[in-house]
Amino acid sequence: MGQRTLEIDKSTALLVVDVQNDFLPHGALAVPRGDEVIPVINRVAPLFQHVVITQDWHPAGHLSFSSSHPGCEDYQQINMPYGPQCLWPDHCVQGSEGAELSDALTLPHARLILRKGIHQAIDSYSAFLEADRSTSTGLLAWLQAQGIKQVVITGLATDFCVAWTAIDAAESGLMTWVIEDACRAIDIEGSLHRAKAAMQDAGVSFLTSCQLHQRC
Ligand code: VGL
Ligand code: ZN
Repeated sequence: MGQRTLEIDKSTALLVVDVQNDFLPHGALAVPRGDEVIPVINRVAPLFQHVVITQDWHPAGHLSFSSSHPGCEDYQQINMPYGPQCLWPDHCVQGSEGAELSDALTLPHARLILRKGIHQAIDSYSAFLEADRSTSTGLLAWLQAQGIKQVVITGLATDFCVAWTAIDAAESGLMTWVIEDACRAIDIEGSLHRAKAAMQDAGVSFLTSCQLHQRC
C-alpha cells in the first residue's frame, strides 16, 4: 500500500479548529490535554501560506446545551429535528472569555476566522456544513475561491469538530490530512475510535507533525 506524502504548496491550507479557552484545561468543556496541541500548531503554521481558524460560537441558550433541556444531563443524547445530538455543558458563548481563541496561539498570518454553531437550534461540529447537513458555513466556497485543493487539519476535538470537518472536507473533494499530534479528543463512549474509522472511510489521511517537518 503506497503511503501518501504531503507536499505543502500554494493550494494547501492549514485549518486550526476550535482552539478556544473553553476546550482547554479549566475550560467549560475541557478536552483532556487540549493545551498540548498549541505548541505543535505554532510550530507547523509558518509552513503554510494559507491558515484558517475556526471558532465555536454559540448564542446563549443554544440547543446543544443540556441547560436548554430541563431534566437532561451533560453528555446525554437527545433527538433533534436533524437527528441525534449530544448535549454539552454551556460552552463558547458568543462574546465570552471561554469563546476566545487561546492567546498562546501564534498565528499572525491567519486570514480567516470562521465562526460556527451560530444558529440557536442547529449545532455545527463541521466547519463546512451544520448538523442539519444542509446549512453551509460558506467555507468551501471561500477555499475554492483561493484555489485551495488540499487541507491539513489540527485542533480540538479530534472526535467531534476535527472529525466532522475532515470528513466534510474529504467528501467535498479536497485532499484532506489530519495531523494526529496536533489534535486531542474528548473520547466519550468510544467516540474517538468511531471518529477515526469514519475519517478513514471518508479517505482522510493521517500524519504526525514530525513527518511534516521531515525531521524524524
Ligand atoms: C466541539 C463539542 C461541542 C468541538 C464543539 O470543538 O469539538 N465539541 N462543540
Ligand atoms: Zn459547541
